[in-house]
Amino acid sequence: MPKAEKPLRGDYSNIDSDYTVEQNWHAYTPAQHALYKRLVERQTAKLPGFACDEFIAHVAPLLSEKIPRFDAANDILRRASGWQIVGVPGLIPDDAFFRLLAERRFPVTTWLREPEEFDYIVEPDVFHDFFGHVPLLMDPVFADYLQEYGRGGVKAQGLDALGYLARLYWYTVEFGLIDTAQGLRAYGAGILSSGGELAHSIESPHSHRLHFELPRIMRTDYRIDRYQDSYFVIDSFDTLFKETAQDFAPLYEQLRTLPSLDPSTIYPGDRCFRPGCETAKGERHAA
Ligand code: HBI
Ligand code: FE
Repeated sequence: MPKAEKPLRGDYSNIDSDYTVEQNWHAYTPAQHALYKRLVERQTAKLPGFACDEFIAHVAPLLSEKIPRFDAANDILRRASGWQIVGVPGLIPDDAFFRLLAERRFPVTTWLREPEEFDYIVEPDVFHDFFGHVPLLMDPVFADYLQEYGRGGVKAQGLDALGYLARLYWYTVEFGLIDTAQGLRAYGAGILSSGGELAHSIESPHSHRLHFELPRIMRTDYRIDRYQDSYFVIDSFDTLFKETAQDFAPLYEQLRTLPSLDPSTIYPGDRCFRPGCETAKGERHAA
């Protein structure tokens, strides 16, 4: 999830040195559990035809009538992929965030949005983080990608290259699409936890869908407060893992000499997918 421009929500007064906090599950009210249940019911009804198969398969055992207990989810996660989720009060500094991912610990915000934020929220709350992110931590290949990403982030700190990695995270883990024989499907948590963006990301003619290309993604800006102008499409989680399990230092040097790209523009060489297209491959955009 993105950096918040305004003061952060959540209680940062009793964080551990790694920014983690207890979930304090008994503090949630019946009204909050009811709101969480409504969010889950609304979102699960929207998944077929838009969410990738891996997400649909892995979200099922994690679904609950109430706000999930992180310790119960950890029993399931540990067996599936060795990942654990840890409570955080909300957005945490990049270095703390990357370190947690590198340790196979995923930060899940402990607070829940207000009822009036039912349809849209900018900062990550427990519904975005748990419903949107946790299911794919059960997928062995994606789980390895995320840890690799965390390790890359720890290295990027020293290379002043966090912006490039933040864009990679944004256009994959948060807003990524995957190409399947049945057409384009969402795997990004920001899409999967959003009432309106799930269908938008696949079908809207007002957004672009471009084939995954690492330098192109790392140069492309993004907006945190609206639906995405561009989505990037991978062929498989294997490809995503292979593309990113490399040393990015030479690529960062090359990118530093190039200007950022505007997310609402299609550039020569971009490989585009038509909205909602059933074809399995994009067409290269004429120069
Ligand atoms: N903190 N809790 C939390 N969740 C995130 O998704 C998150 C974060 N801090 C930084 C961050 N994401 C992004 O800047 C990453 O791209 C690093
Ligand atoms: Fe997120």
